[in-house]
Amino acid sequence: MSIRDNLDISAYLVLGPENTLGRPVADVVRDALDAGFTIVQVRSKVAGARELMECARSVADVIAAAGKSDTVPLLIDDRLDVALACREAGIKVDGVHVGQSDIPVEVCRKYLGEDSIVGLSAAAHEMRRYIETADTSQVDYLGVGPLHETATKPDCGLDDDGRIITRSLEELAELRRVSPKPIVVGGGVKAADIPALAKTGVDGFFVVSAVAGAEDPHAAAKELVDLWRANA
Ligand code: 3NM
Repeated sequence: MSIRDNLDISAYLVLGPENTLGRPVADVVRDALDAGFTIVQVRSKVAGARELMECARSVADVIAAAGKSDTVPLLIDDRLDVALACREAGIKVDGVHVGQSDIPVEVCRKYLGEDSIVGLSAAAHEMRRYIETADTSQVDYLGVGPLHETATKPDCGLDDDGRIITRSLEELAELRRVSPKPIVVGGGVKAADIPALAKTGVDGFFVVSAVAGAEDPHAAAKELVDLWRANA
């Protein structure tokens, strides 16, 4: 059994050095794992490759110290090169998460191998077309957002007037009905959103700020996980 076969995207933490209010990324991840988060993605739009690798190393060490290396995957956002470099350096990275304008999932799969995890995200209005027309066989899960406007990704899904297109719960439920793959939803997600989001039937939520930017990341993560488990 590989980590890919047991994929659990229900509580998905996304973070990089710019999201943690100056705290070490590894400390926030430790809190989130203890609270029950099931998957971690290192994502940074400011860190260079070397810094990303060191960040991934610190997160992989925390996952290992928690005894969760076989159950909690560590993914790298966007940077297939960094994921491969991590492996070369002996850092356990389990896959990548890419967007529709990043390296194609087939290429990621080819380089990373069959036991790795490859996630793909798109704005929900584009995801519907993708699900209906594309070959999703190389993808393990789909990321959809944003649920609300978010400063963490100001450019996600803009309409013709430059306004962020957010998704309704009805759209997300419909998307889950037609999707052959699990769906994780994020973008401005807070604890108050979790009960209704869980009831749409989607497979999980992803957050940056609600945990990495929280005053008490452990308490924030636990509240999110508990709400998800109580309502999914
Ligand atoms: N992807 P926060 S929104 C990484 O809509 C990411 O596809 C999004 O950050 C999408 O939890 C987003 O702080 C950032 O709002 C989510």
